[in-house]
Amino acid sequence: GAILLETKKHYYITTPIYYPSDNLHIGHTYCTVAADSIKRYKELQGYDVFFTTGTDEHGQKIEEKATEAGIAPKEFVDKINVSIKELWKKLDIDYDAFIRSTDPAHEKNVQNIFQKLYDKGEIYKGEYEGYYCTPCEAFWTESQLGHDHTCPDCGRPTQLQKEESYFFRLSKYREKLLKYYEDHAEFIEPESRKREMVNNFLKDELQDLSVSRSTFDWGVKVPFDDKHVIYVWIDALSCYLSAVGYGTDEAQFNKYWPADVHLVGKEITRFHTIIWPAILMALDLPLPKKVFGHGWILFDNDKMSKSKGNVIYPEPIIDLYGIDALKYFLLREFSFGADGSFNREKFMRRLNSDLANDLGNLVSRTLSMLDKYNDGYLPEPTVDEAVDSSLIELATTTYRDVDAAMEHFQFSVALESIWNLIRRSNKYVDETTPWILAKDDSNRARLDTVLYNLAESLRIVSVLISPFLVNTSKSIRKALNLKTAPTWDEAQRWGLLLAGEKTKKPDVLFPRLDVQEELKRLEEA
Ligand code: ME8
Repeated sequence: GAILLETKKHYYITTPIYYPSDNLHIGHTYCTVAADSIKRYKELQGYDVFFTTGTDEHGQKIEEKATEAGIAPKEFVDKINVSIKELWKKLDIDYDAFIRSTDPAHEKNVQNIFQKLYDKGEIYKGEYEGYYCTPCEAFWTESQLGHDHTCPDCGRPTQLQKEESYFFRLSKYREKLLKYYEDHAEFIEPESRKREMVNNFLKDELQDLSVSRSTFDWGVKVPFDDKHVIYVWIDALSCYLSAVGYGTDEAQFNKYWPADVHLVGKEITRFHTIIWPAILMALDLPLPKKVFGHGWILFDNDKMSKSKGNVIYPEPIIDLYGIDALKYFLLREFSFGADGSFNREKFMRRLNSDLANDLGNLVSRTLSMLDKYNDGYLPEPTVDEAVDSSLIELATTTYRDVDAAMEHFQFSVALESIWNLIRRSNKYVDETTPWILAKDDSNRARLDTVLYNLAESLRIVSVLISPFLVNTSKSIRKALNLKTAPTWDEAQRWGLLLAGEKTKKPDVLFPRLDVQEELKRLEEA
């Protein structure tokens, strides 16, 4: 019999494994939406993609939160898990694995990994020295302390204490990591984060890393010493392995590992570019191809925090304006590598200018004119004029700009180049004045060509936006009576729509908003 060879290229992408200590907010949403868009983008290009997200459920913080709530830690994380999964469902996040660090198969992996590292001499027993805050039951390093050696959390005095702990020989890996960065120029992105790692963290000797604790209980036990639980990072990072089948499904694991990219916030880039590669080297496993440290979303230039009461949650925004509006704003407004400030007014203005005026208007004009001048049927293009070629040229080459931007996860630049095409198409309407052509029957053939070209341009837009604005892309394709899912190849070719197909104007995609009124509505929501 014939052997089917697998020809699809694989791609593995992850978000951080979030703490289920509170409901997730716009910052977590940002990273997850970005990952989801990358997944869909790669699939559009024909990749077989695996996308992992999940929750990092062990540790002292969660244990304390559960105690405050008067329930067991597992019960606590189970509850928050439900709300996290609901959020991802609401946002149509297309993940393949949702890993919880409390999954039994993962806990077993963590123990095996710990054992393996211990057997190889990569982990040893030692003494952890730190400044202990008794009321907070927390250890701090000297550099974390407030003035006069006070606790950075509560401000009370701390005591220097020693605690037995297991250590990972991170110090061994400094040279190897620097060499790896040098040989793999694209391992850390953006470039500024790489410089930060090299100049701040790898400049001097690395300290061995404490990887166990005996002061709290809520964690995976060290397999050969049940006084200790394995401290968060080995547990959390190895979720990326468990999620694709490490220890459970070898074939799947070999298919997708190493990860093509870990998307992480800038504050945990160090764990992913220093500790994680060192652990993987110690385990003789291949390293991820890229770690992208994205920026933070601030609120009015301030860090979001519960105590300041300035945390933005995605649900009310989705309920009022839909998921595509929120996704568009997140991906277009901020430069992925840099910090940016969330502001409701900026959100409204983007919606009005880019979604209602530019895209909404193009869709509505094009389909209205098809309806008005040709009963909704797609006409045959027969009369080319010079003005057409600049539209066609831009429409059939925009995919290159999108791809160049997406190569480095510059969502904002990718979307800007698509909007460039959308605005060019709107300008084409003004240049060709179909309403004037329609007044004189001798212009019929030219009018048909103009209408066809606008529909074609919209078709290409529907392909290019499909990884980002899934619903909007579907609406446009439905309006054009396209029955197939978009493909990357389709974005590079002109003239694919068939004359004679019946189109139908969709409901308003993005209504124009009264900014002041909506600001009130959103603030109250
Ligand atoms: O750090 N702006 O989990 P976490 C942008 N469990 N992104 C933000 C953000 C903001 N204001 N706030 C959070 C952990 N994020 C560990 C990770 S991974 C093996 C373990 C996003 O719940 C950003 O991606 O604190 C950040 O890195 C992540 O959420 C932190 O989530």
